[in-house]
Amino acid sequence: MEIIQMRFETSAAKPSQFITDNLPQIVVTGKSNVGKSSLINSIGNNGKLARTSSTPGKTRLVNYFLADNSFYIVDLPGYGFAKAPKSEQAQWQSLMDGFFSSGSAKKALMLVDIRHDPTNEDKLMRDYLQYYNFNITVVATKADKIAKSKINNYTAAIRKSLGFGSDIKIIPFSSLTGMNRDFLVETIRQLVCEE
Ligand SMILES: Nc1nc2c(ncn2[C@@H]2O[C@H](COP(=O)(O)OP(=O)(O)OP(=O)(O)O)[C@@H](O)[C@H]2O)c(=O)[nH]1
Ligand SMILES: [Mg+2]
Repeated sequence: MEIIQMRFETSAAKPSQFITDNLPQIVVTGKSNVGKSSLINSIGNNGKLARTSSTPGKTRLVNYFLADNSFYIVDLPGYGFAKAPKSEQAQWQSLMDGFFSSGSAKKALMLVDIRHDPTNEDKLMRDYLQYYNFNITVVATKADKIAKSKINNYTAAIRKSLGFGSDIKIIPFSSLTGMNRDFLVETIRQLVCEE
């Protein structure tokens, strides 16, 4: 089993708290409840690393995990939580603007739920990532919830909806069953090597 050695490093609530050392950073982004924190726990093989919850909007800070002592996995706060008050949405927006414009991260795992068409907010996130020239890998989460025989159809639909060509990887993944976990770990290590 491939594992990334991870430990929680720090949380940032405002731009002055962002990490700006020279280690590579890979961001994990996606709407609330899509499974970002669960993915981090899965690749670190530690259920207690990142806090997960069935209540959307659990992660409101930028959380940094030091991985293999050589790069950061960055858990970004989820978006698209309809019940969030306007003030909180504005706070998310300004935190993300600050984060992306700081230029410390150049690679992203963009998480979408395999069962659903990407939302307008997912497309906005794609626009953000493309605007800032991120190297994007899509992870289609909760793949345990659909029949194995349907997985290719679902990932093809996601590719089409996001307008991504064959150059962008879409990895069906389940933190529950571990589907493609080793492959995801390998992909992350490759991304780090490309720095
Ligand atoms: N069936 C299934 N459930 C999952 C999977 N990954 C996450 N979940 C569940 O989805 C819910 C949300 O997971 P989180 O990892 O907390 O989601 P998040 O994207 O970090 O959410 P926020 O921090 O609110 O943005 C939890 O109840 C998880 O147990 C998966 O692969 N399969
Ligand atoms: Mg989370």
